[in-house]
Amino acid sequence: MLQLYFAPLTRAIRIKWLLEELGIEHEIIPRQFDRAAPYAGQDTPSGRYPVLHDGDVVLSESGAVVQYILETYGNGRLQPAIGSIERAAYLYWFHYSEASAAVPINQYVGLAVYGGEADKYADMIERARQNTDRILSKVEAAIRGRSFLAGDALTGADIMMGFTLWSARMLKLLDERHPETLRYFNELKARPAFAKALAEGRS
Ligand SMILES: N[C@@H](CCC(=O)N[C@@H](CS)C(=O)NCC(=O)O)C(=O)O
Repeated sequence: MLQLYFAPLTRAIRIKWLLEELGIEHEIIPRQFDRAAPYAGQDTPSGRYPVLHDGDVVLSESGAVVQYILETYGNGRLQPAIGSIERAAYLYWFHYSEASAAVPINQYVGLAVYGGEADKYADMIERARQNTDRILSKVEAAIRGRSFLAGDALTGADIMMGFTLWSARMLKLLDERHPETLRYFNELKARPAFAKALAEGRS
């Protein structure tokens, strides 16, 4: 059975959400995020979250794990077909979530939440906030009048971006200034599979 190293509030949420959407049986290996651990020093095979175990496969990087699960167990679900018109938007947003959108959010977390010297880095924190704003404006334009980022149904790209927006919302970086993004995020959050992933390990 698939096993997922899971700590609440981490990118492991993406994987739990995906497994729930697909109805794939899995075992959670519960962990708590250790704020004091050194870089990549979490109690998992890679030192980070998420990590998936599937037989001889041990895989980290949430995007790689999402893609692996979809390719291995998805039977074509939650991704537009290769060669379809929606595929380009799917690839774009799937990778944008970590390669672009997460960058200023990670900077903000590192400086304003974990840094411990927020006053000293006020300029950099403000720049991270402004850059996150630019990212959210891009999402706002893409999602206006739509329910999903690629095509008319949920895909892995929404799951990748959904977590990114969740972290922005948690940090109060996403608010009513981006009403369509907020609407989209709230619709995603109302999905039972996402709600279950967010609640995992928190009771
Ligand atoms: N790009 C990686 C980021 C992984 C990552 O930074 N995970 C965080 C939790 S959300 C973590 O484990 N941080 C501990 C560390 O990097 O030392 C992914 O998408 O999986």
